[in-house]
Amino acid sequence: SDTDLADRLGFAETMAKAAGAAALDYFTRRDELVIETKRNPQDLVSEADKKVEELIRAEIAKHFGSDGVLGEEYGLTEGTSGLTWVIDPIDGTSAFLNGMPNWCVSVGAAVDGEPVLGVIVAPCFDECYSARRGGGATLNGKPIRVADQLNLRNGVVGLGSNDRVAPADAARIVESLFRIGGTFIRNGSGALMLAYVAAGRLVGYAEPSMNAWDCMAGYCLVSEAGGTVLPFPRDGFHAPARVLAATGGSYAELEQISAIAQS
Ligand code: LIP
Repeated sequence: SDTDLADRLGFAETMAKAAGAAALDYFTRRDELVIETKRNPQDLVSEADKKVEELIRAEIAKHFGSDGVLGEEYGLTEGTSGLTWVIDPIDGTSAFLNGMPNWCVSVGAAVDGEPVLGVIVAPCFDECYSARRGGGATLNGKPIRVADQLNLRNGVVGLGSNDRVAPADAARIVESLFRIGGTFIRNGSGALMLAYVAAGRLVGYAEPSMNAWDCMAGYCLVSEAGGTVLPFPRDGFHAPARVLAATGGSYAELEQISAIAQS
């Protein structure tokens, strides 16, 4: 119910801020962290990612023990309440470990595969983005809204890619955007760039292959800020999928530009 979601949103804000403070502490002494590579030398994980996810999981278990949890580092723990938290303890790990501030703690929640809560905390910027289904979106407590006055020609798009995407496909998306006079930014955190769409800083965000934990919180934020998102496959929490979010006015055009099946 709405009350349950409101309770969980308050909890998620407090918990994500605490997780952000813990992550910021690791960030300030990142030279001491043990770093491992995952799929390739660009795909990094450190003890910070793991410790922050452990902290988040412990808080959820303490306060909402019957909820499920899907996290980047420890996978899926099934729950019985029907709500699943979908979390990325540090989104933008590469930025984080290379000493750049564009990373965040992303705490989303889904019911029947649909995003119902989204909290994104960016500790280096002192920002907390927050949304609940049907309750609007805020940044540090103030309402936010997508940039309906901008389009792909006078506003900035966020793009992301990774090693699961064919280089030629990634290049084609960039080329298509440049062809219409558009431009893009990639800051290293897809979750944070989705929050920027919600806040009206970016017109849209597109990435051919993302995991549920990278986009669930951001999707809730964009929807509640008046934008449009490509629904994440309901049964595909385990598998990456295409991610797309934009203002209502620019969504169709960005959909075409970012469709990698195009000739
Ligand atoms: C990463 C992102 C990045 C995106 C990658 C990846 P991580 O997450 O947010 O922006 O392009 O696909 O998912 O590994 O930093 O949590």
